[in-house]
Amino acid sequence: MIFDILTIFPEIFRSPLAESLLKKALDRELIQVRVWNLRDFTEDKHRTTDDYPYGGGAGMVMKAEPIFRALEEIKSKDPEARAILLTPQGERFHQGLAKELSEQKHWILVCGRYEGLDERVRLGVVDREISIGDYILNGGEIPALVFLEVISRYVPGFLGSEQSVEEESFSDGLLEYPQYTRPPVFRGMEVPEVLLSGNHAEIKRWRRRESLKRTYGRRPDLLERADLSKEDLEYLAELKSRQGTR
Ligand code: JA5
Repeated sequence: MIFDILTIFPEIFRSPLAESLLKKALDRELIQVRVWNLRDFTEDKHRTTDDYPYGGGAGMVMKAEPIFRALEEIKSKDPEARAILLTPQGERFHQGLAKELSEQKHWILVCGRYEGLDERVRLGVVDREISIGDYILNGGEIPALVFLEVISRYVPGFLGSEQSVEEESFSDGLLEYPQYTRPPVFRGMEVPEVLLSGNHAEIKRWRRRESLKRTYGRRPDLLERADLSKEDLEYLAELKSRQGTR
């Protein structure tokens, strides 16, 4: 998997790529990341990447030319590469979309700054627009890192030998169950007895029920798309009937 990142702040990407699983994946060449400084695609003395908005108004707009030149250079070497613009106006990113987009081998991530970029970038050279959530950020760099990390987890070998993204929280559409480690009593708070019992069938059932309880309590919207068994539905019915009685 190849990621080309276009930004005016390449340094933002150093430490996230130099630690933990992303570093390992880079070392093992499971992923390749190239961070491009958009200033290197300018031609004027001051290496200008932004300018005043036509029509007036506050702030600056990113110029089309440097982004076009960068994208054309990358796409000319790999015509299969696709460009994503990280923008609050994009399609909302979620695990299902990530899985779908992980089938593409080469992504170019365009990071905006300032008040946004010249509309002709969007119209001319961007293939998709993605939002990681409804909040205001200073630019697209952190969303690009989120995209890169979420997508990289689908690369075979990224998570280690046998583990798969599907085994992890969220893939069955539910929130995770509570986890505990030693000691068995911490500041008066006990580890649930079932987890110390050694009864693996009971532990599995307890965890499933805790996941269902948590999802029902915190993110009932997730239950609509979750993969639920007859037993799950019976337990949820029980939770609903108990509402307010406990
Ligand atoms: C801000 C110039 O989905 C959250 C996002 C916020 C934000 C994104 S994506 N891009 C920018 C940006 O600001 O380019």
